[in-house]
Order: sequence, then structure tokens, then C-alpha cells
Amino acid sequence: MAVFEGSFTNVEGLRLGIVISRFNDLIVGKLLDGCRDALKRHGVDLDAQVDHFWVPGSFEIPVVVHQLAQSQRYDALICLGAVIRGDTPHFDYVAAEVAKGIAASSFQTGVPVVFGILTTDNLQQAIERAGVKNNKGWEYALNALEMASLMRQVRSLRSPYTPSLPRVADLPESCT
Ligand code: INI
Repeated sequence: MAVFEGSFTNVEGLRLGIVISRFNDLIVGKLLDGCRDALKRHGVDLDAQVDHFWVPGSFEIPVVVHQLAQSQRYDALICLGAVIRGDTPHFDYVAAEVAKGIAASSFQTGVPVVFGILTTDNLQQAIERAGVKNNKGWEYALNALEMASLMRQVRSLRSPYTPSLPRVADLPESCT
């Protein structure tokens, strides 16, 4: 029996992208701080290995992350945002679209995309998850490192008897 699991410290040569929503900046800024802190403490050189992409709100994250995932330039991508219910039905549309979009990008490209979007009923809950009780940004960074490492191993698992299939990202658009 073979067991495969990702490592948090095998970071050499990794390339990471973080897509960050400016909406609810008070919360998302804290998630970003936690995320960068965790990456740094696990040996990632932030200047050399991490690119940052800013978008206006969480709704805009999927279009950017999809292009980045398709580029196959990154070993993992992290999406950071905060969707707070408040009194507006906007919450349901934004939360549903961003979750669907991120999952689709990851699935279609084979690139791990971390769903680092807080979805909370109110500001208090968001504050608690963005540094007051704990900082989910830290967790999102670890998820990215673990998945990047695991996917490297999974991609290398090709049977010598099975011809390798092209990746979806390499197919012409007419086939996808
Ligand atoms: N964007 C968020 O990231 N979080 C929210 O809570 C939010 N709410 O509730 O409105 C939000 N709206 C903006 C949205 O993401 C888009 O930027 C906007 O609709 C323009 O497309």
C-alpha cells in the first residue's frame, strides 16, 4: 500500500499566486497578513515566489484565478475574500458564484485553488476568524502548501503502460 500526503516544508521552487478582494478590506487585509506570515515561516520567499493580484470584490475572483490556473505558471493559488451576509441578498449571489467559479477552475485545470473566502452572517464572526480568535489566512496558506506538494506527487504517478493523456489546459478550446 502506498500512502501519499503533502508536505508543508517542501517549498523549494514553488510558485504561488494570491488573488485578493478589496471589498471588506479590514477583514481581508488581516487574512492576507496571516497567509503571508504562514508562507514565510514555512520557508517561502515572498518576493521571489509569490505574486499578488488585487480585485474589487469576491465576485471578480473567479475570472482572474481561472486565467492564472490555465497559465500553469503556479503550483497553487489562494483566493482571499470576505462575504458578509448583513441585510442584503447580494451575499447569496456573490458567495455562490465565487464558490462555484473557484471549484470549476481548480477542477478543470488540475491546479489547487484554495477557497479562502470567509462567508459569515455578520462582521463580528468575520473579525473572529481574521485574527481575533484565530486567523484563517494561516490555514489557507498551509492548505496551499500541502496541496501543491501532494499534486506534484499525484502528477508524477503515471503508469509506464498507460499512454499519458493531455491535460485539459493543453487542449484546444474547441475540445473543452
Ligand atoms: N463583495 C465581497 O467580497 N463581499 C461582500 O460581502 C460583498 N457584498 O455583500 O456585497 C461583495 N460585493 C461586491 C461584489 O463582489 C462585486 O465586486 C460587485 O458586485 C461588482 O461586480
